[in-house]
Amino acid sequence: MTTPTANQKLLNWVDEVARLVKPAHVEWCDGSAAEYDRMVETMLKDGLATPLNHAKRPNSFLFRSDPSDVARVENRTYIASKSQDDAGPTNNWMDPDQLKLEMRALYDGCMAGRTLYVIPFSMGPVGSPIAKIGVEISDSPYVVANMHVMTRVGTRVLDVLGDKGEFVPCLHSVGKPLAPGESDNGQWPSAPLAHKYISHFPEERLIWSYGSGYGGNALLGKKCLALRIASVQARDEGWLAEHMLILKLTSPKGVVKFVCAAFPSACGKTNLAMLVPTIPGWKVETVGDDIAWMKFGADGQLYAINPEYGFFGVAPGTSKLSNPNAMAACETNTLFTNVALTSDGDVWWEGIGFDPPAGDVIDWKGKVWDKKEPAAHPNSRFTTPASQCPAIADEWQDPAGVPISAILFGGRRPSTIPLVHQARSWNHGVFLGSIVGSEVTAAALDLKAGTVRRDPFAMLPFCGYHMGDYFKHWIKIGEKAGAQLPKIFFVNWFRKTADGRWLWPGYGENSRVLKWIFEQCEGTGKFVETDIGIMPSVDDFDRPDSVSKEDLAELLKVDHEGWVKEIADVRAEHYPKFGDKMPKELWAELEGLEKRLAK
Ligand code: GTP
Ligand code: SPV
Ligand code: MN
Repeated sequence: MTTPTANQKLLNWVDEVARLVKPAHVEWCDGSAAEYDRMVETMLKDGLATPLNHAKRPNSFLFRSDPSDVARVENRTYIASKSQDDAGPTNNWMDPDQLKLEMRALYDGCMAGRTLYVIPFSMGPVGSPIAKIGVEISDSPYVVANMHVMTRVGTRVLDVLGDKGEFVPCLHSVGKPLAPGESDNGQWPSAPLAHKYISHFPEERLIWSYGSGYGGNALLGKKCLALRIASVQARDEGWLAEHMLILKLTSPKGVVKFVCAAFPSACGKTNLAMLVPTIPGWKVETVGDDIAWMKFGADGQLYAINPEYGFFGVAPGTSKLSNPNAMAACETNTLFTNVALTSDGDVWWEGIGFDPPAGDVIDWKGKVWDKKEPAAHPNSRFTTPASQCPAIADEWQDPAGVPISAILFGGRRPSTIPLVHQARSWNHGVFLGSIVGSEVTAAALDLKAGTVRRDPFAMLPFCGYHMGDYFKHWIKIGEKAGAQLPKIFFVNWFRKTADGRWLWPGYGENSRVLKWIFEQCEGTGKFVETDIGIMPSVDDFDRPDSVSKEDLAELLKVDHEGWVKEIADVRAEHYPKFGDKMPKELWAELEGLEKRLAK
């Protein structure tokens, strides 16, 4: 067979893997539209794809995964560094040799009856100096098609790689070999939970994934490469690989500022990145919705790029009202996974903003919907090209990145954390990032949705090394000579009253908070200094009509009692986890806050 590369390391790796997994065929992906169509054809034939009504959703398809394979599996995700101490207390660790032994046994013959696809991909614009090349080997045409949308794929990547170029090898199998004559026949292929492994070998810059075909478990450029492996590279090289959206904010005067925001999974990144402001004259455009790589420019500013090429967005809650840009983006050329199917061949989900048309709705499990449980899985998603988003910013593929003025942290917190407050300094901001907590969502399979857990920097499931060292890395970034650092803010769109009513309307109204943040960056904002940080005052804040003055006062109040509890929890439960690696600077921030509140 002729191969489209002379890169010996790549050829050897493909050869070695093929000998282990024993596929029926090997196919090198060229990234063409014809190849994408062929993947969809294959899945239609195997009963894994459902065509949608062409008039309503041109070139779009629905996929139903196995009910056991609907989200990331955090308790099967491993950071297999040589020393357990490098993985730290918040990652699952296994000895890399032991893990490879276990996984090799599973990989042996696992692609029987299937095609081994070699998918060369670039995170970041092809050929740009900040881009990273990965090569994913997968036996899933679903992965090939999704990688086409989420990353830049194909021969042009191999051209840049050349004979000697470096790449991150990413091995993936759904873990369901086929017997002679067997086909998937409508059954989403995956392996039982106990055989699922999402493994990272940070020192080798290597990824091995087995047993899942879903999202971040299987599209290895995203969480595995662009966050877990890249965070280790970023630590070693002095930059940041973060679970952050990147947005472009333009004021009525035409002044532009770029903002990054880290919120845990399913906590509003895609929505904020595409927000349509409710306040006149302001504009938000999208650079990225999930991942930011940030490096210092010669001027000392942090510049961010979005390494991705598409959006893998949460469907439920997405409507023309809440996120018209996402709705427009997924009108065509979109792969939907685990949403519901209507009688007229369109998609539907909870919170789409209208009732399904008359006739049976088929739920995400493929059954007639009985309305007892959601028709769409809470973690159902759309995979859609970023270029189709009407709000996409001109700069979104600029290899130089965009200069970041503000970094936001946030999560789902029904109480205590105010709508917005600003850090008093870089290290105070790092402290705020380190204590992020959020109600758990459906984006991870093995967690109890609704309970609050600490998710520092929204990176708990995505940091490829010891979280204490990660905190230290953030402090070091702030100490870089000549750095022009972004200002840091903590936001919370998710405050509720005791009887469960949202205190804040969220979505487009979040532009009011962005406006205050913009003014703080300009130095023109009105603010008050409080014990917890810098805040807008209730009187000066641009309040929406739908929020009463009392509710706004609640949203912007310093909840002394709540913060005392928060600090006690950080002191007793959170920070001690990191032991010796917990930076003294953050203990000092905790003590400072404690003292201010005790006054
Ligand atoms: P991942 O892709 O998992 O990283 O999620 P994400 O952080 O991009 O979250 P996304 O924007 O997809 O939002 C997740 C859910 O939160 C959706 O159901 C949204 O409708 C809802 N949501 C987003 N923003 C807001 C908000 O301002 N207020 C409220 N109440 N809900 C929101
Ligand atoms: C997340 O869980 O943060 C996601 C979805 O963005 S996944 O790609 O599956 O990780
Ligand atoms: Mn995410």
